[in-house]
Amino acid sequence: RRSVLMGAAAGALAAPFIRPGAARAAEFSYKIANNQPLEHPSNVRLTEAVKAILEETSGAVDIQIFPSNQLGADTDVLGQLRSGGVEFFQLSPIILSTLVPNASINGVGFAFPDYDTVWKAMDGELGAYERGQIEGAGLVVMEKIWDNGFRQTTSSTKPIVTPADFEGFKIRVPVSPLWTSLFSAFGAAPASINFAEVYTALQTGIVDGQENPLAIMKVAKLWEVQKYLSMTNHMWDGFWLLGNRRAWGALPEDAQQIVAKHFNAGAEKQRADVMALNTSLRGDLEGQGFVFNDVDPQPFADKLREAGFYAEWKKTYGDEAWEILETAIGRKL
Ligand code: X2X
Repeated sequence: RRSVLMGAAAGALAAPFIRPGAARAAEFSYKIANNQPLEHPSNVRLTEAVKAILEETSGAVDIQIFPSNQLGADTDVLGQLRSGGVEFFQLSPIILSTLVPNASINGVGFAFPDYDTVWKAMDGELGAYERGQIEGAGLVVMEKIWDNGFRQTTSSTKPIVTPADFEGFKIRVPVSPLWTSLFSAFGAAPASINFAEVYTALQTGIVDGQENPLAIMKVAKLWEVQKYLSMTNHMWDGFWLLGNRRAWGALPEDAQQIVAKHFNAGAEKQRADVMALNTSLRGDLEGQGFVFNDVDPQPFADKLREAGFYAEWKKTYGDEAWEILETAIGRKL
């Protein structure tokens, strides 16, 4: 296969080899999209990664970042990724399950007790299982998942303290059957809304609440349209860095390695950033007006079990996937 470092395109014209480090017009101008604002660590670390990729490929691979749903809402961009309209996309595995059903298994309610368990699972067998499912559906996926975080619940009307507080509660959830099922099991009234429309949905009162990790509450300025923040820690979610298979296959092998290396390194740095934010932001968000409360997760998990949530999803994912999940978390659900 041809090599990006040896200037294969130029070579075909019998021009001299292009040396590493020599500037030239990009051979591959690709796009990467996500739903987060530029100041979120995802985009800070992606910015570093695409710069390193540009430099190390001597300008051959030029990847432009489109943050904040600039290319469309998540479920639309997933379609663009499949058709090749966008080459790379960072997406929650739980939303990805609209295309790859079993990709959402990390989002099962209260599965993960802490970040340690998350990274062991997602860098281990559970992550490998999800990536296998994603590749089976015809997409490329980088090895390291990026962090979104443990999800907490906000409300404009009342704090969520016990499972009963969810009864009839109008809550925005991302577009995914797992999310709808989880909040239906609590007795809430979940509405599937893409992140691009969340702020407006809260502002206009279409819903009374939403759930997200603290780092997202911060960059989305949700204190402007929400009052209470309950530390429900009800699921952990991340972002797989996905690629279009044809666009990926068009890259010479050494370029693929360079791209993967910097994307995966970016993920590891972003994880450290986001973990730090998700643990340190409480004071900051209280200063903005959020009223925090901690919750005991046990009655919430019990409520899910009573509602048949775990039994239903075990059946949906299948015994093999469920066992990988239970092995990863070291307990039965
Ligand atoms: O849509 C959301 O709430 C977000 C930003 O957390 C995800 O991408 C799943």
